[in-house]
Amino acid sequence: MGSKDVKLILYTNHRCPWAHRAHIALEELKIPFEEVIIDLDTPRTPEYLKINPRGLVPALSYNGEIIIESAIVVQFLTDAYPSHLVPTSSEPGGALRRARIAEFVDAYVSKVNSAVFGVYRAKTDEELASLVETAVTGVVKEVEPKLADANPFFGGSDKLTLAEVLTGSLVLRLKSLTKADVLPKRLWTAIEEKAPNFVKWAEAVTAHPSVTSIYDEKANIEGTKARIAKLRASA
Ligand SMILES: N[C@@H](CCC(=O)N[C@@H](CS)C(=O)NCC(=O)O)C(=O)O
Repeated sequence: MGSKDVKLILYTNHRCPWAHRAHIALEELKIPFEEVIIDLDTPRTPEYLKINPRGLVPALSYNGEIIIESAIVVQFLTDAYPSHLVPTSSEPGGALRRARIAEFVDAYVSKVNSAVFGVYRAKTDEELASLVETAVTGVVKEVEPKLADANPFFGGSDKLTLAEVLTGSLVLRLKSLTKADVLPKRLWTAIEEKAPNFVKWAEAVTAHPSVTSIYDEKANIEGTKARIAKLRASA
């Protein structure tokens, strides 16, 4: 596993936060790969549906073996190429560290990110306010305590970890889209007031070159504005 003569192809689209997870892993692991950009604005081709019958990005080809779902793609890469990102489960303390990382990612994705992404679809001001409140509460109650020892990364690490590989693309969008007021600015200011560990960690994550490398902020802001307008028009 993980040898240099393996051929990796990543089917991706740079505006997708889930595909972005795979890019962060590949950057950090310094693995050469071929990139195939999938157009998400048109129906998927029959060729791509053979690769991923769900029609979603990302998908990874590892010597022709197809792996789908961003969390599974990233887990596979970190297992195939052992690194500083996460210990193996047989290393001393490895199983516990893996469990702590999985809990952190679960907390961020299920308690914060789901509310943040829900904001795009909010139909009323009340619904929007309630989603903002849910996201802020999720950060304060679920995520902030898990970052008490971040240095600057998860669990006292001075290097990026699997925790940041799986959340960095989401935190980057949270920061960049609240700054641009595409997501409500008060979402970020409330977090700033209440969650200092999170803010410090988020600064380090969103400044890291492996996290920022494929992110086109301007295109993402414009694309998200257009997506929100479309969602609201069809509501
Ligand atoms: N759970 C999937 C989600 C992937 C996903 O939603 N990808 C979106 C782009 S961000 C996609 O391919 N959408 C295509 C479509 O819905 O037509 C994962 O984590 O890989």
